[in-house]
Amino acid sequence: MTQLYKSVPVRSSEITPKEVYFSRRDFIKATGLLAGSMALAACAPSAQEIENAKPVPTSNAKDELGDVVTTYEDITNYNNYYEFTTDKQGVAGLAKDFKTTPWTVEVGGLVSNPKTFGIEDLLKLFPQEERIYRLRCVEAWSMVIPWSGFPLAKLIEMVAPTSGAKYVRFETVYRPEEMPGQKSPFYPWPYQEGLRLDEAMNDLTLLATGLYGEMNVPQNGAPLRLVVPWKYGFKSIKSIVKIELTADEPATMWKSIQGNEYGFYANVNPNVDHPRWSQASERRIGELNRRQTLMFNGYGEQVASLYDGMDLSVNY
Ligand SMILES: Nc1nc2c(c(=O)[nH]1)N[C@H]1C(S)=C(S)[C@@H](COP(=O)(O)O)O[C@H]1N2
Ligand SMILES: [Mo]
Repeated sequence: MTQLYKSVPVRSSEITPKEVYFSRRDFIKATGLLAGSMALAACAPSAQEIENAKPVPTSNAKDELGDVVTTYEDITNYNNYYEFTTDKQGVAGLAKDFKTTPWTVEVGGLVSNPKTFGIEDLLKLFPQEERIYRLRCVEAWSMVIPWSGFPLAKLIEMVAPTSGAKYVRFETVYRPEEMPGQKSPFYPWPYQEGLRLDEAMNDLTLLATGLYGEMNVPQNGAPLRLVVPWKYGFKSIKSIVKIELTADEPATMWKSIQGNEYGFYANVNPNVDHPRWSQASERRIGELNRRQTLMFNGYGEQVASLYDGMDLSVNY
């Protein structure tokens, strides 16, 4: 196993051919949406017709293990995002009008240069890279997702952590008026997650701004979400508004609800079962047969050393 994830770069042009970008713009122009000239209302296509007519990006790009990326359709219509609903197929509809601009992310805590960044600052400051990562949900389903974004390490370096900083805490936006699930009293909103600082600085750890060569969509955590591909999906927190460097292990939403099932580390581990189901195998969305789950979701070469000397069945 010498191939690293980087050996299979993917360009936007491979994901969405240029013609698709252009035809999408031309389509909007042709329908008069840009000009606002919808005078012939009866003849104009409805918003839903326009939505349905949008070309869906396609790709046959593969990850470094040779697995083809999951369809855009599945990635954007089968989501865990409890702020909207616990129904995976209902998230996309409920999140459709979620406002992702303007958006700011406050980065602070134990750092020398605390700063609040607009999403447009982040896009300008850090070159966007494309990375095809496997996503393994703790519920034992998985996908392969072509993300774009930038390493979290670059943002952390910019704010200069002080010597006391040992962990990073992340927080999702809290907007119960727009996110109906946040009215549920069963969850301690806002969603929060955390990483050890060395996990956060690992090159695999990504802040994602897009997928399939396009801007991220609300159901996948637009405009900015974390992606930690060797950990169960719940670590990859969506729609981040706050990042804080801390001295102590931060509380995380799932651990605070059910700590014996969803630990702080949450490394993908086929040898440690969830108390209520096996983690040995998984259902890849779009496939019929189950697959064996890989230790660290197949990223052991890059991350196993972070856990040298730790008992991963205790520190799950
Ligand atoms: N804020 C927030 N982030 C979240 C979640 C959530 O409910 N709220 N669900 C997590 C879970 S369990 C998974 S599997 C992934 C799913 O990401 P996707 O919908 O982009 O595939 O998002 C994670 N991030
Ligand atoms: Mo998940």
